[in-house]
Amino acid sequence: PHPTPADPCLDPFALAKALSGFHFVGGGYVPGRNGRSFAVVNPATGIEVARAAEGDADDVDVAVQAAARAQKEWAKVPARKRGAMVHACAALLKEHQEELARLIALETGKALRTESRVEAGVVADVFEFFGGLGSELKGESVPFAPNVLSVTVREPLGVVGAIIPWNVPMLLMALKVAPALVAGNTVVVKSAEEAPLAVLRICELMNRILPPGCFNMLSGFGPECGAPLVAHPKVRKVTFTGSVETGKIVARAAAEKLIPVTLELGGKSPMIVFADCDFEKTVSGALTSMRFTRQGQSCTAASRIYVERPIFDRFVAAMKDAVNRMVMGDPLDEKTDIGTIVSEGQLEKVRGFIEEGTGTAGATAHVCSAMPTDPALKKGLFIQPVIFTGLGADSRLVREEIFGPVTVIAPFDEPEAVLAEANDSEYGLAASLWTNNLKVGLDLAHRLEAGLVQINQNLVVQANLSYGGVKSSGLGKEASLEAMLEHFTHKKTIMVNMG
Ligand code: TXE
Repeated sequence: PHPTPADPCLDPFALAKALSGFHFVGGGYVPGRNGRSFAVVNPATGIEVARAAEGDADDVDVAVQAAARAQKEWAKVPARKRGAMVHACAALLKEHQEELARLIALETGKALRTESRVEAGVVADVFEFFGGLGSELKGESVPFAPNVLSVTVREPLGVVGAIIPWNVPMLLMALKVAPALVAGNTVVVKSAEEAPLAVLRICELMNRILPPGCFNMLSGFGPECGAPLVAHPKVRKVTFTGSVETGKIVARAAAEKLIPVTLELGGKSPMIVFADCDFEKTVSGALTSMRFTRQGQSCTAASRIYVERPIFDRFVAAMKDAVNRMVMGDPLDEKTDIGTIVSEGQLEKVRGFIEEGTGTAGATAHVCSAMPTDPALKKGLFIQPVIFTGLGADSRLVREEIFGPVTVIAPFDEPEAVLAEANDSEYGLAASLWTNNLKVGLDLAHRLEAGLVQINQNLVVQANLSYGGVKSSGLGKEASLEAMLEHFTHKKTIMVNMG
């Protein structure tokens, strides 16, 4: 059944209800086989807006079998045609951008104007970019012997299992699904338990263009639904975004089957600000990169900001001022800059860090912005952004990923010292440098241990630029042609002896 009350449907509450209880398997919405479901809650009010089907190993098996059947036919479709179909999905996603933005705002609490609409737009871009790459799935002719023709060809891996988190579910799904499909694989996605709806809606849109079974999605919990997906014998590749801890579990399970795995894990991204920077631009860059508008729930969030001592006080004051001007409120309200935290569990985690920081001797917690006053939001998972100063390098707030609206600002005197501090981390996802001295900037950019270093800007995912971390931040890359070729195909060598 087509579960949308209207198309596009701009009432996210009606759409959430209509999507209740379904997975998407074999080209249509199907109820969970065990009949169990769990609540999807609007984090701005605490009110249940939908039920999500609670997938288990049975559902996984049905979905993977459907994907495996579809893959045999999909791989025969010429690569450029596959690309053209993925490209056509982009146009449909653009038509539904507002619908998807409202739905994702409802389930994640991300403000519609500052975050959700942006995510819904970028998703279409990702499909558009990868859709254009069909003809790049080509091999080489390799000299071997005079009468032997030896060539390489790129072949799909088979069924891809994709496990996604809740912070930017549509974008992270797109970065996995679009290249996997263009490369001739089919996909089973396991959505995040906190945000299953918008990605579920996308399935039906894509299914209007793609053959049934190419793209399947299950909702459910990690151990009950994610783990059997990784373990399923017909899943030949796993791509995962989430925590370091779960990433290691997924990698171990993939290793048991000797299948490739791509991991996009957390971060503790340093931002290094020199006194000669363009001050206003840098403050605005810090706001963007800290992602206060997403309550800091971003893996690349600039959660450690090192500022050269002469401008330290001025920088902290400017940051406080800017965050204080941000409006916290109903994510669906156009006036809102900052929405809610995604779930109670995440809120508790963030509060724990804030309490620890506040109780640390010598530290100052600068609490910014104001809690919403609307009584309808009194049960909402709102939290005021906090800027900490005076914390030492060994504080847990400086070392661990908080994934909340909390950043730590510390002064520095010497480039070498700040480089050592920035690199003294388990993580290595992103970093940024703010200076007009490009000699210093480029030197440090080369020596920072991170997958992505930006100088004087902080824009993150671009579909055509390789993205991914080093150290505990991940394994392998997403986005870019290279990621599609390396992570979603294998290179077969074919030799013909014509002697
Ligand atoms: O992550 P999990 P959670 C970080 C962030 C956050 C913390 C915990 O610091 O506070 O992780 O978030 C599925 N086998 N990031 O608990 O557990 C799970 O159902 C297979 C950073 O949400 O990693 C969900 O779909 N799958 C990150 C997905 O894994 C399993 C974004 C992510 O959940 C599984 C999110 C299992 N055994 C959180 N257990 C980033 N890199 O941006 C769970 N899952």
